[in-house]
Amino acid sequence: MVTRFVADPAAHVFNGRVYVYDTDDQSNDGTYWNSTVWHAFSSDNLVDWTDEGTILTLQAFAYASGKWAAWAPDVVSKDGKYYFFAPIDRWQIGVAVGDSPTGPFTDAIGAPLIQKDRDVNAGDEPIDPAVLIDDDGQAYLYFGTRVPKVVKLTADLLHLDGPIIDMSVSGNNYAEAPWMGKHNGTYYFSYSTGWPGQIAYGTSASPLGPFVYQGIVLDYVGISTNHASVVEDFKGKSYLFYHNGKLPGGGDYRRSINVDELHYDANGAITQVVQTTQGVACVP
Ligand code: FUB
Repeated sequence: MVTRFVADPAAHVFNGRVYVYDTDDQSNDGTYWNSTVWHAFSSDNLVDWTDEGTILTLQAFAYASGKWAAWAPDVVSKDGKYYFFAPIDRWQIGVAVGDSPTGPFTDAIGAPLIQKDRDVNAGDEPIDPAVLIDDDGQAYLYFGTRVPKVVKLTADLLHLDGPIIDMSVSGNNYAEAPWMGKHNGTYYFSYSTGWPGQIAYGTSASPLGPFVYQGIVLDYVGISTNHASVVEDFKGKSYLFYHNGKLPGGGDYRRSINVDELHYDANGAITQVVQTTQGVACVP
């Protein structure tokens, strides 16, 4: 889709344009996911992409140890502001705020929103934040490795509003990369199943679950990680954004992103996505 090594796409439509927030594999050393910056691309037709460059760095968070890298982020919009949820150090999650989809973002609270040693039930590795703002305005933060976690956020999106809960997904094959979507009033929770992993999903009538395992959204992608996000509606169609190692020179630590259409059948089941190399045709 784009010719830069980026991974962990968190895709959203803001103001009619698709923004994809990524881990920047181009600036890691090629032996680990040790980039210290987050990158973004945007498009209004899913074919022509604008490289928005580095939009946030670990240095924006004074409490970051500097020992670990900038991994899978997420960004949501509320009341004209944009909130960047950033995994920091593999043991904390920060939040930065900006006035545009590409920032500039500044640390919003000067402290971690989630911290492993501070917050009860934050889990062993609070990474991979993903936020859903539901139709009633309630925001939920999903994150975690091996055990999917969810916590409600306050209306300003800057604080936890209740306990961190373990989410139940039947089949118990959650590994990482949570993503929450909503389709025809049903909540769709997708995630990676391992290292390597497939993208699987479950459904529920509640954003807190329990989720009933439904199947595979995306098969293995040929590298050690799998990470995907869903755009439910862009100009009338749904899309799955994911990463693989298919860009020349690609691999476990040099990932690149792609987008393919996502289809639901008449019963609301997701049809497993057929991976392409070229992505989707231009969306006018
Ligand atoms: O990019 C680093 C890590 O790889 C992410 O946090 C995981 O989801 C996996 O994709």
